Amino acid sequence: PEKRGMIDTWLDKHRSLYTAATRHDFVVSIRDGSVDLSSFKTWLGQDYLFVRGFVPFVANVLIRACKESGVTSDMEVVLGGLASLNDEIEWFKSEGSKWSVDFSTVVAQKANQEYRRFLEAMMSSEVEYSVVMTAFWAIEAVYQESFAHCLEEGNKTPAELTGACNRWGNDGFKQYCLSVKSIAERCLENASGEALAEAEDVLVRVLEHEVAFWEMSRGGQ
Ligand code: HMH
Repeated sequence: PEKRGMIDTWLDKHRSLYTAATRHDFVVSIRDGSVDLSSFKTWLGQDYLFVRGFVPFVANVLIRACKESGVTSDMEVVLGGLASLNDEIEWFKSEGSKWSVDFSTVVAQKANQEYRRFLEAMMSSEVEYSVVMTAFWAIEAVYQESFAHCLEEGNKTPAELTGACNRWGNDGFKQYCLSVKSIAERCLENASGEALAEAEDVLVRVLEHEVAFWEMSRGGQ
């Protein structure tokens, strides 16, 4: 078992926001089977665009893991994440045809644009490795926790949505998130007070962006 670090301390402090991000109505509606399929399609199109913007962010994390970490395994963990994004883009394309969502006509909504702008800001060399790793962990962990919930015992998740839930809710993805979390925790142990404050702020902002992202599935702009 992992020892308690800064991230768990911050999650306790911001518990209601973390729950809002990982137990959003949209996710709960997938789990209880009441999900509106037009909401799912909206999410699918928006998330495809998000993932296209997430790739350069993860590539930037990879470069930092190579240059700044001093620990060789960091690179391997992030490279694994980048490799699974390759599969993920293919998966999105096949889901797009399955649900007749034409990604070439999907327009990024405001919450999506704002989240992607945040990712771009995280790619600045001014942002410390520990801060970037905290953001990276939070982005992945919200999806892992959300979709794992849809697969927990007693779920009524519609069969045609279990593919999506398995993508982020599977045990391999959970282990990967734990690896990213350990990297972030190790970096935070040696971070300055200033970097710690920034990392906590970035964690909160990721959670807020995730809540706003789920909100888009309700429809409308
Ligand atoms: C909005 N957050 C959003 N989309 C994703 N695909 C991920 C996180 C991946 O973890």
